[in-house]
Amino acid sequence: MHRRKTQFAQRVNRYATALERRGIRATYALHDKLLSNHAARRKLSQDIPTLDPLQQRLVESLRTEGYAVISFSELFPDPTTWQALDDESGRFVEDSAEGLALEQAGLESGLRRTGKEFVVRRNAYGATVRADDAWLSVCTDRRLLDLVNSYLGLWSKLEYLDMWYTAPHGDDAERRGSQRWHRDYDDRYLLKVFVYLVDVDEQTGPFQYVPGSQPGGRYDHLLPWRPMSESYPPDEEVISELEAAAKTLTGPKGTMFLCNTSGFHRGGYVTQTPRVLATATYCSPASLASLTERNFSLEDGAKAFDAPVEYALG
Ligand SMILES: O=C(O)CCC(=O)C(=O)O
Repeated sequence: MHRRKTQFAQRVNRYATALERRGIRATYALHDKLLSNHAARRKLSQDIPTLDPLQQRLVESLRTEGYAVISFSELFPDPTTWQALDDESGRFVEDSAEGLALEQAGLESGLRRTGKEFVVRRNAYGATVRADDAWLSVCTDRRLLDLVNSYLGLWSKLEYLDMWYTAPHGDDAERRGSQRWHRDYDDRYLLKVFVYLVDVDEQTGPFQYVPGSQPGGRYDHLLPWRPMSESYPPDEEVISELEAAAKTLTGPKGTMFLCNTSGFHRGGYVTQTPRVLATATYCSPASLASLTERNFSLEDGAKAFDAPVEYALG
């Protein structure tokens, strides 16, 4: 999950926080039912994308299971697309490794870690992204965006764009934050995309997901999603049930998966070699109006985009 607490939220007392939470939920419901999501659904229905069999298969899997796995090159067969992403990853890995070495020597590294201390983020919050950024180009490509919008049933917003480097912490560390089972409370209409930029096995902190825990799925009833709900299940019995049903997404470099993370998931418990991935979040406009905050802005002078892309970035 990515919502950053506002300065206001950090200052208020318990009573005010409960009030704020109620206000946020009301704003979300209003935008979902009447305002921005309504308009975004109409936009999709007026211009329904034609999906090829591969895109259809991914949407179908998202609807039934809440996630879908593919290799990056299946969806983006042009090798230059992968090359550009891999080159950016190489630069990010170099910077991260250098920064971590400085930290180990007790020096200031400038690494970005907002939210999860165990993850180094390329962008974190407040980043300016170049219009020709390789990961932005992938996430705004109509091949991906059309299937995302078809699954979500509306013109979505691209809310988060990043690369993560997670260094190993050994075998005995306690699971923290998103390494524990949780639902993201940011939105019901939520879709995250991940691309592994290194081989990921059991020791590299693979992402895990409970198929069917997405809205409308067979595990929807387990601690059901609601805006700003408590996202970590406290009950050991529930956790065992989740564990028994979970899928572990290991895979070689270039493995790509899409996932509705308002369903139960966890990952990033890295015990041996660093995990590097690219990640992006698409959400509904109602979420951006109430529950989430975009982590990037586009550099000035960005190229002209077509309408659904313009909307996703607006
Ligand atoms: O790092 C992971 O694999 C989990 C990520 C996560 O929980 C999230 O993006 O919501």
